[in-house]
Amino acid sequence: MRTMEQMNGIVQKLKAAESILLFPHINMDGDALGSSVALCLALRQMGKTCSILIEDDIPDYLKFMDKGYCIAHADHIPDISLAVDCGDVSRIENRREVFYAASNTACIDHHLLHADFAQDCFVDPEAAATGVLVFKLLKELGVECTPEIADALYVAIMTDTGSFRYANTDRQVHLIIAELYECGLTHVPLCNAIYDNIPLSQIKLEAKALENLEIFAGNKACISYATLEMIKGANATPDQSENMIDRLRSIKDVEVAIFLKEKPDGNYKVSFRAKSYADVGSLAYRLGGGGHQKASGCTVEGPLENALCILKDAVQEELNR
Ligand SMILES: [Mn+2]
Repeated sequence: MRTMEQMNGIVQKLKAAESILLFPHINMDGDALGSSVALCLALRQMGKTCSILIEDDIPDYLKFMDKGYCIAHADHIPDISLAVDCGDVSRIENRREVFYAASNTACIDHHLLHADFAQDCFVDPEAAATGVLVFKLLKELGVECTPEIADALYVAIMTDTGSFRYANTDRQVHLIIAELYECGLTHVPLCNAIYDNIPLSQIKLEAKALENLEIFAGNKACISYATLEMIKGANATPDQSENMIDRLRSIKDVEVAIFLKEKPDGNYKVSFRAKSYADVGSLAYRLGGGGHQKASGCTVEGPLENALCILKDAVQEELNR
């Protein structure tokens, strides 16, 4: 059991450390932030100095989770730098220097194509979310699972499993959630904050993106996008297009959904989702990105027409495999 050894290695180091900095990946999602918050609370409970170092804004729908745990600048070099839900060092790019300044580096992650960029990595690509691994780690650390920790882990696991609908949802996930209820989990306010709290500007941006929707590959794939102009026109922020990909994935007969978001440099951040048989993880990898079999991403060069062309060809090819 290699993952058990990996976990024990990190447990020993965390127990011995006095200060730990947590590094969730850029473009934080519910798993990266939820797992980090749970770890932060647990390590503080153990009497450690711990904060979450971030390099970009917390997306609006997750802001309620940060009760003073996140910092934008490190005020000291920690004993341990711990990357969270992060498969590659490029996802902590602007914090790299601080990360490697610590005498110990570690990571906890569940990405399929994980690059070992730290001394101690606890990685299990079978885990539905990093939150699942954090749950196990906290048990080993012997911390008390408080209602706040339970809420944070719930957000991590719920968001990465698409509210317990994706293929990564399994018996273990539900058993963990059952235990979180015993810790005092209250899920309704969390679901309301995350799913029923959408700004009107976001809905307007989604309407614009749906107008550009294109179905191809014999109805098996669909593609849409948000340009900076569209985002501005809807009075929205770039992160407000983040949920579009799930909307596209929900279309009848569609196996692969693709969504592009223009970046300030004119290139495009691309998200992929697959429903049942396609492997968008290796597809993204071939395009220089990464992720999981059913959820992945990459960056493609603009202009838009060029990006759309490359992606449609790549998806067509993947579907023909
Ligand atoms: Mn994750």
